[in-house]
Order: sequence, then structure tokens, then C-alpha cells
Amino acid sequence: MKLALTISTPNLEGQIPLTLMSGSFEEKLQRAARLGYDGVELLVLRPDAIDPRAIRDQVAGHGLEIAALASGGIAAIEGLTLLAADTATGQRARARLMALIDCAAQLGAPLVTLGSFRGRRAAITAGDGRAQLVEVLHQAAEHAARQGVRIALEPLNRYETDLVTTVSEGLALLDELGHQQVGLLVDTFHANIEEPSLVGCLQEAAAAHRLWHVHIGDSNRLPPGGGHLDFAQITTTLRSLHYEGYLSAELLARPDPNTAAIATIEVLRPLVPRHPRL
Ligand code: LER
Ligand code: MN
Repeated sequence: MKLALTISTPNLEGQIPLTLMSGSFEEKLQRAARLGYDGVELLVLRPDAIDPRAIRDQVAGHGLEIAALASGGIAAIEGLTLLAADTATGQRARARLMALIDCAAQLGAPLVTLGSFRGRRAAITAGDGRAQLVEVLHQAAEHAARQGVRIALEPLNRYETDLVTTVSEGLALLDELGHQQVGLLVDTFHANIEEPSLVGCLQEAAAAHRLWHVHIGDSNRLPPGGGHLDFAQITTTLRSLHYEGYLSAELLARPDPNTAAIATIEVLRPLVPRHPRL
């Protein structure tokens, strides 16, 4: 298991919601490496506005990996979602997803997350939003397979989506999709709201060989320790499931983006000891 935190790409000004660290991209990487993170999850809005190869080299230069490429900012900041009321917006979002997959391949990122960027079923008035999402995912999965990238669908709490709020629902959709390129991302904050059992949903996703990525946030989305989730139990469970992916902090930057990054690793690193680098 490895530890990452979500940061925004160099072209994005200001503090983007659910990203950590302040300052320039270079300063964020320096600080992440110094704190002992293994990687960064990169929040990308417009792949055409960044230089993926330069970013890949810059991240590697700090001894960090790119854990994932996060799509959530596209919905949060631009309001662009795959399930959209009008066809033109849906098409634009679909093209953006394909561009994100290309960008992930150029960055050497193993996966693209798909959380809020999918949008809501209720947005679709003509036809069925669920069927539409399966169709988009199929097209994206085929493209991702050609690019050697995977897609991680994220169950979200009911206040953020009306389509896939639990691992069970996610697995049912993936069964229907029937594509090896798409798995699940479990976010501890969302899972605490929706799942009958946090440990149980991790076991369920892992048993289906679909537990590909984990977002970390406490019950109230503060850094671990700020709420009532038991991260020792979560990491023990993940270890017993032989989970080897990332625990990636995606949480509220409180009291400030740097302190939240420190608080996160102070709780998680003792639970996820670092393997000596050969
Ligand atoms: C949003 O709440 C979230 O968890 C992100 O990962 C969604 O893309
Ligand atoms: Mn998340």
C-alpha cells in the first residue's frame, strides 16, 4: 500500500476544492516528497492546457509517482458532466473523458477516476441515464484499453449523485458493462455515509477484483483523526485483502492545505510503513 495526496496541476490558480498543499506546483511536490508521500493524485481540468511530459518528469524528479488522474474538478469547477441535460454538453464531457485518458497515458498515470464527473441520472429526461453511462463507459474503456489506462468508478454519497452510491451498485453496473478496464474507487468519506459496513464494502470490492483505488477522508471529510473513522481497522482490512494500490488523501483542506497534508500522513504513515527503496 502506498500513500498519495491530491494536488492540482500547475496551470490551475487558487485553492481547488479537495486538493491539498499551497504554493507552486514545484513547492507542492517538494513538500509532498519531504513529508514522505509516495505519490500524488493529479486533479486535471483541461488536459490541453498542461504539458503532461514535463509534469511526469517533474513528479518523477521528486521521487514521487502519479497515483491517479482525478476528473472530479471538471464537474465541481466547470459544471461539465457525462450525464447532462443537453446532448452537446454530454458530447463535450465525453470528449473530455477521452482526452483525460490520453493525458493519463502521457503522464504515466495508471488510472483515471470517475466520481462526480459522471453527473446525475436525473439530468437525463429522454432515455435512461444508467444505460447512457454504461454506453459512455464502454466507449471510454475501449479507448483506455488501447492507451493502457484503467478507469475507477467511484460510488458517491446520495447528496452528490443518484447513480452508484455503493460498492454493490457499482459492481452491478460493472457486471453489466463487462469490461476489464473499469474497476472501483472506494472513498472512505462517501462509504461511511452509504455503506452498511465500511470494512464489508472493501471486502466486497476486493473479492470481485475491482478494488483499484482508495480515497481517504474522515467521516466529516477532515484529515484522518478529525472524525470518527477507524483508520487502523481500514488499513488492517486492506492489508488482509492484499490491496497494493494507493490510499489517496482527498479531503477538506482544513485548517489549511499544508496542515491537512501533514495531519493526514501523521496518522496514515505509522499504519502503512514504507518499504525500503532498493
Ligand atoms: C467528490 O465528493 C469526490 O469524492 C471525488 O472523488 C469525485 O470525483
Ligand atoms: Mn473521492
